[in-house]
Amino acid sequence: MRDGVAIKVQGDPEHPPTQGVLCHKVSRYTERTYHPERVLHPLKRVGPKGRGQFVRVGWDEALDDIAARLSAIAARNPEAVLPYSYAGTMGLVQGDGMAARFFHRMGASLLDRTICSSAGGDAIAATYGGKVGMHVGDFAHSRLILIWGSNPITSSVHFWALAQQAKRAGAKLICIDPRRSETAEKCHQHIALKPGTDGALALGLMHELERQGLLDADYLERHVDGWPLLRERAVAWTAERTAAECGITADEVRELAREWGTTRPASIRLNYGMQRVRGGGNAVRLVAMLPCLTGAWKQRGGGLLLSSSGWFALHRNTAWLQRPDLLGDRRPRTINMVTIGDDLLRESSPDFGPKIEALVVYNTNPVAVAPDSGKVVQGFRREDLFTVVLEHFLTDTADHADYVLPATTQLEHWDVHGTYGHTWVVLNEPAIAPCGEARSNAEIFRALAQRMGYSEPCFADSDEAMARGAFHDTAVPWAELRRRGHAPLPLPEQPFARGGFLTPGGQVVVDAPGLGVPDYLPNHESAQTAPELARRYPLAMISPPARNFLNSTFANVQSLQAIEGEPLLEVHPDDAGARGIADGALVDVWNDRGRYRCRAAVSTRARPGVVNGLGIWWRKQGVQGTNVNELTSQQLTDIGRGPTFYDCLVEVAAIAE
Ligand SMILES: Nc1nc2c(c(=O)[nH]1)N[C@H]1C(S)=C(S)[C@@H](COP(=O)(O)OP(=O)(O)OC[C@H]3O[C@@H](n4cnc5c(=O)[nH]c(N)nc54)[C@H](O)[C@@H]3O)O[C@H]1N2
Ligand SMILES: Nc1nc2c(c(=O)[nH]1)N[C@H]1C(S)=C(S)[C@@H](COP(=O)(O)OP(=O)(O)OC[C@H]3O[C@@H](n4cnc5c(=O)[nH]c(N)nc54)[C@H](O)[C@@H]3O)O[C@H]1N2
Ligand SMILES: [Mo]
Repeated sequence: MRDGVAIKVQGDPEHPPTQGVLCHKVSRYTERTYHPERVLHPLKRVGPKGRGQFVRVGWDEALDDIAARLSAIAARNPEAVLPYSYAGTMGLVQGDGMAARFFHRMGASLLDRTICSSAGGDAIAATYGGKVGMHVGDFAHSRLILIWGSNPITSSVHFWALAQQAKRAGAKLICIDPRRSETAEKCHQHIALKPGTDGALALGLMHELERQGLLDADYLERHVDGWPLLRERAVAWTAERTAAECGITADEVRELAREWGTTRPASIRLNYGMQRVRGGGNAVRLVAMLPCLTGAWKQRGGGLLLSSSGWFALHRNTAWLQRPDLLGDRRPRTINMVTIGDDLLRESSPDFGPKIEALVVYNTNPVAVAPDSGKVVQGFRREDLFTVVLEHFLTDTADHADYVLPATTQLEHWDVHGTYGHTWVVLNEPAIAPCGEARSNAEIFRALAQRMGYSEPCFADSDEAMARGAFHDTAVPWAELRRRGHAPLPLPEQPFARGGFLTPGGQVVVDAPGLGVPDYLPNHESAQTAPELARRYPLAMISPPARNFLNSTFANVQSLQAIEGEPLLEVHPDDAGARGIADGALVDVWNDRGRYRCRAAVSTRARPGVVNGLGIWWRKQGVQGTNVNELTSQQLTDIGRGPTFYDCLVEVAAIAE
């Protein structure tokens, strides 16, 4: 700080899980906060929807009008109002704290927040009883780490530091990823399977573990319920069949099983990249069995981590933060955020309920990040839809708003956070006064509540009071958060060394209620399930995040944009050669849903038959005003009603410039 201005954002060296290491994009947070294009005043639309033409208005005018419009719709049917939010900030106050209270009080439609992790999250919860796993710090003790569907150099740097520590102590790192990511090239081995075949690989490993006599019979007997049912499935998955399905070699399968079964301690850093396909939930359930089959949990540095968020849920004050009791006996419908494209275009019907008449968007940029954006854009362009967007910038989504309300950044507001993999609660104190006329999300919903006559005392809670109450003080003392900025959750060491999973019976569950025994499910869009489609669109496309962006956040920060260059599609030299595509050529990528133009990077980062469209650029930064989500589909995952961004067939052709 200097004279009330933030000059640098850096990590705290005394924060145990990160030790002061900050990822590159967030180190540019001041550049983003003081960006010349930041929205600093309320804006009201004057041009056609989507054009981004606005005039400045005062807060009172904007809030009075918004409250009146929402009140009128809610008086007819509150479910015609849909709140839509996700990852901008996932803080407990500025995420779904005051906003949740507000929409619960209204009786608005509920939102199924599925766009990221629900397939894997629900799958791991069905297996272990919660979104829990080994403690991230213990990876430093591993002798073998499988980095599975995860690119930690990009998306989880604090875990990568621990993997490096393990590597220096002699551990082997194996990356399982269709793309030769930044991480894959730094591991000892890279297994480049086809997208969506992880479930088959897990079954093949089970087959080999048994065949090679590497199961831990004692751990299985005591702590796993239903292994014989799964064993019956695995019998059919010989190394040869597995290899053919995954597009790898049988030796890779056999050798991976041998190493997994003989190295101690052995761990898996599973991440969400592998569950964005039709069978993503089943695949997570299958992979989650691997450390149970070999008793890997018994050693410190052994086990699996997909998510630590279940540990936070044990100590969070969610009912107080979000006040679902304000619904009374109303049971509003739930809209899945993944299918917002279709749902905005639906009329009222007995099945669907009322047509969506108002959309209040905060912490998310759905026009850029939701699948099948052709439909999403069509929905957002509806002249009879009233849209309010709380934002820092005129994103693709804000361009479609009737009102854009300027929100504070994390430098300007109070919050408290769970985390992406570790188990320390983190405090977010404001460092600077709000820029321009920006207000925090919570402050905006508080002001709207007042105008709509919501007089319950909870609408008077300050942002700081909400941060203070977010966790039970006995577990996460506020005084410690204020003093140090962070506080560890009180958790057992090596939680599952002697079983004690969070399931009702304390055992790992194979045959889960309502889900059955997990199995491999090929992609929605694959030669097995859609042969005619696969003939027309022979390439599978995945679209993981670019290293210097956070989903679509930071895509407009110049220093980061300069590093990423422009939207790219990585194409393997064989696929490029067959289509006459030169490195750097402009290409069209298309399928039945849409068409997207960008530049080709001919590179062995792509495996044959798979193209990588790194994201998530804003649509308006694209050559023709589209991005990769023009191509992705609204089909859902097997478990968790999640998106299938990486289950997407396309064709690519060079175009004349
Ligand atoms: N093709 C493809 N699509 C994907 C993915 C993919 O891998 N491929 N990834 C998916 C995943 S994992 C996710 S999580 C989603 C994420 O998608 P989103 O939830 O939309 O996340 P962002 O794109 O980061 O956009 C967040 C927006 O919130 C704003 N924001 C940040 N902080 C605040 C705040 O305090 N207040 C307000 N009002 N606004 C704020 C930012 O300016 C930004 O515009 O995208 C999904 N979409
Ligand atoms: N820099 C940066 N960091 C981020 C984000 C960001 O956008 N940028 N986003 C944040 C968010 S919201 C999330 S959810 C996480 C996402 O981070 P991760 O959970 O790590 O997920 P992704 O980055 O989508 O994918 C990880 C890897 O999975 C690979 N993959 C794709 N399909 C498959 C498959 O079928 N099988 C296997 N085995 N691998 C596959 C991709 O090629 C990619 O290298 O990162 C968070 N961190
Ligand atoms: Mo995410």
